[in-house]
Amino acid sequence: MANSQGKLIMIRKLLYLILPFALGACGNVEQSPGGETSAPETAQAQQLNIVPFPQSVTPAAGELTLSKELTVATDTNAPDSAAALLALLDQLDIQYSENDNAVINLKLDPSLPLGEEGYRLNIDQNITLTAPTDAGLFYGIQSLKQLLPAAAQAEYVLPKVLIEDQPQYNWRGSMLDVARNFIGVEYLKQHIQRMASFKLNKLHLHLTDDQGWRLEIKSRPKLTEVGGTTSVSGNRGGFYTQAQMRELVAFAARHQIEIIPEIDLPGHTQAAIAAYNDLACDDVVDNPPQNQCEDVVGPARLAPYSGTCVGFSALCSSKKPDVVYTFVEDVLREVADIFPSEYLHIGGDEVLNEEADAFPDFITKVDQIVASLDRKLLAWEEASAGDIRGNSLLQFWNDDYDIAPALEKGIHLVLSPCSYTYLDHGNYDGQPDTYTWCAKQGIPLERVYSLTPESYQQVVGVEAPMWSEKVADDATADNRNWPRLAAIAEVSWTKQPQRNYEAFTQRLSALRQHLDKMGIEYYRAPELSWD
Ligand code: TNX
Repeated sequence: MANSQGKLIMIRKLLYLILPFALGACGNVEQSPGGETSAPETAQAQQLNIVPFPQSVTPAAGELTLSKELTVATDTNAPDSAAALLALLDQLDIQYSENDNAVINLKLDPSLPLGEEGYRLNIDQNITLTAPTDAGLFYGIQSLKQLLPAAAQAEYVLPKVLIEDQPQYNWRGSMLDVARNFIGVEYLKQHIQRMASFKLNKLHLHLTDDQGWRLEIKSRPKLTEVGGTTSVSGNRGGFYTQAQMRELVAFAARHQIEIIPEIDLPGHTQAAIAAYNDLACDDVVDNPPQNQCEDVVGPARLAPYSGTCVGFSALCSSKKPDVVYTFVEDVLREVADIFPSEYLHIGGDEVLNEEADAFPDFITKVDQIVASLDRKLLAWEEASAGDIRGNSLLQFWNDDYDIAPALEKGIHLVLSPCSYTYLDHGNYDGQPDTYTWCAKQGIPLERVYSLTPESYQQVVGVEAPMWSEKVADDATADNRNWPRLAAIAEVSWTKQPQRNYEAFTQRLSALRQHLDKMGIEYYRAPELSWD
């Protein structure tokens, strides 16, 4: 076994050496008319280790050497990309001064047909980066960053190349469950920077669940006073103040990331019920849960919860509509005021108790509340039971859920099929502290990469949830998210003909120093030669 594995690793290493040549630099590049890629040295230089891989790469002959003192020209109407460029130069110890005719030029050009997020990066005698938007320029900087080393060197040599790039999908997301176990603001900021470097653009925060309520709501202070202290097994509790969240929203925006807040309703609400018992049905204590949650019987149905059962809690909209809808409206109004996102995520998953019959009507009414706040609805797939607006998004999570009726209404999907994207499942078969309910052998990197969003209809993009029942610290969160989020980035950014797993692992392997520089405690997937 060890022997054959050794052979496998040798073959793999050999492949890494010959693949760039066999595939024409990196398997995806368009050959330049001059055909310079035939010389091995040139081919090596032209191997572009960019993840996610760009839509179009046209290599040119030769190299550009950057000195440690150079000139830059940024666009005053594009502050985020300018800041990203200067931070990159600082990281590489490159001195710069502003000059109109500069070595590195960033320029907005609204006439470029590259969409909201595309860019054109031309590395020739100089570096010319153009894009219709600040976001596009920002992504061009991320590509440039990956072409450069992660730490300062004596000089920098770049291949001459023209990259024209734009994403296939505009939803490229990561979800963090900060409710089961709290995750601090500092980690979220790091996570945002890491996401941005792989051009991910949606951070969905699962802010509330049975085990914790993590967002300060001024009209209902007990939500965090009571519901903010708990967590699974008494691990990490805590909550975000509104001021902290507003600052985080602005920080994320500077990294071209939109934070999508989720308040999970009407189920997964034990933390809210423990804070405000009136939200539960009055007879709930007498009713045994209709599922397998043996640890939530009698008075426990009104108390804080630190187990991992799901589906036992729900707001009592059937018998206490006034209490419940006033609560929902008050909470969502404050949420909408903090988060400028186009969508409000209202959960809607796993109502498995006495309120199941009232669920469709509840969703319909909450969509109306969301509409009154001038926002669109986003919810887990089960919310298709409600009469929701056609401009809603549903998050598809059970691989075989019948989503066709929702599609007929024109509703679009955020793809999170659990057997490809659930990062609380193992990086490998049998990884400790991971779930297996959706994929018995875990969800290795290659499985994540094999998701083909193109095979679904009405898709806005892909998002990978990291549920945190079994993730109690930052190092474990890193291990579950990375490198698998890099695969999510490529699956959602790069078009199918350009996706190739061998080439992806090769490019990602080469970016190891970049991940190290960001302090990521990634899982060392064997195919990445990171040992
Ligand atoms: C299902 S997916 C859940 C979560 C759990 C997760 C564990 C979804 C909408 N609900 O409540 O944390 O499984 O993998």
